[in-house]
Amino acid sequence: MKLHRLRYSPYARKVQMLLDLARLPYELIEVPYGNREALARLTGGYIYVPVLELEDGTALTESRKICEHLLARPEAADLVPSGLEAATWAYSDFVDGPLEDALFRIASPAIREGWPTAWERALYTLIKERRYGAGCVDQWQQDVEVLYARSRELLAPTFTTLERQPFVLGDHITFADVALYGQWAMLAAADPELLARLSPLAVRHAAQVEAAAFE
Ligand SMILES: N[C@@H](CCC(=O)N[C@@H](CS)C(=O)NCC(=O)O)C(=O)O
Repeated sequence: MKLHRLRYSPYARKVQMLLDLARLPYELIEVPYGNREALARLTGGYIYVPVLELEDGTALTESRKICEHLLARPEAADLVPSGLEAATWAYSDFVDGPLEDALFRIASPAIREGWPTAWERALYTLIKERRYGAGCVDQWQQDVEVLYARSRELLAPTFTTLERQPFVLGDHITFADVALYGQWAMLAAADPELLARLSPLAVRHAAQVEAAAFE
C-alpha cells in the first residue's frame, strides 16, 4: 500500500498510525503542498490527503472510509474492541469534527510558516481565507489563547480520563487513541511547543501511542 500524506494532516497521521499499529506494510508518499499533479492523476481529481493506494491500485479517499477499510482487516480488528464500537467511533467522530475545528486553528500559523516557498504559503493562506474569511490565519495567531481555552474545554473529559488510565477507553489502545493521536501529530508537526503548551497529558498520550506502535 502507499499512503499519500501531508506531514501536518491529522487525518493522514491517523491513517498512518493505524497502519503502524496494525503492522501493515506501506510506503509513505509526501505530497508536495504546491504540486499535487501525481495525486490528481491517481485519484481522478481529488487533491486532499490522505489517499491510500491499495495493493490492486485502488485509491481510497476520506480518512473515515480508509480507516473503516483497514479496521475490517484482521491485523487491525483489536483496535475496535467488541462492545466498544459505539464509544470508539463516536469518540473518533468527535475528534475529527469539533476537536479538529479548534486545534487546526492553533496549528495553522506555524504550518503556513513551515512551507518552504512563498507560493505554498500564499496557496495555504488562499485556501484558508476562501473558507474562513480574509486574514483568518493572522487572526488565529492573535487569538491563540482563546483557541487554547476552547480546546482545553473540549478536551477536559479526555484529560480527566488520561490522568487515571493510559488510553481513552481503558488500559488498551483503541482506534479512539489513534484518532486523537492524529491531532497531537498535527500540532507537533506544526511546532512541538504547541503540543507541550496544550497539556503534558497530551504529550504523554502521544508517547504512549507511539510506544504501542513502535516498541
Ligand atoms: N474529510 C477528509 C478531510 C481531508 C482534508 O481536509 N485534508 C486536508 C489536510 S488535513 C488537505 O488535504 N488539505 C489540503 C489543502 O489545504 O489544500 C478526510 O477525513 O480525509
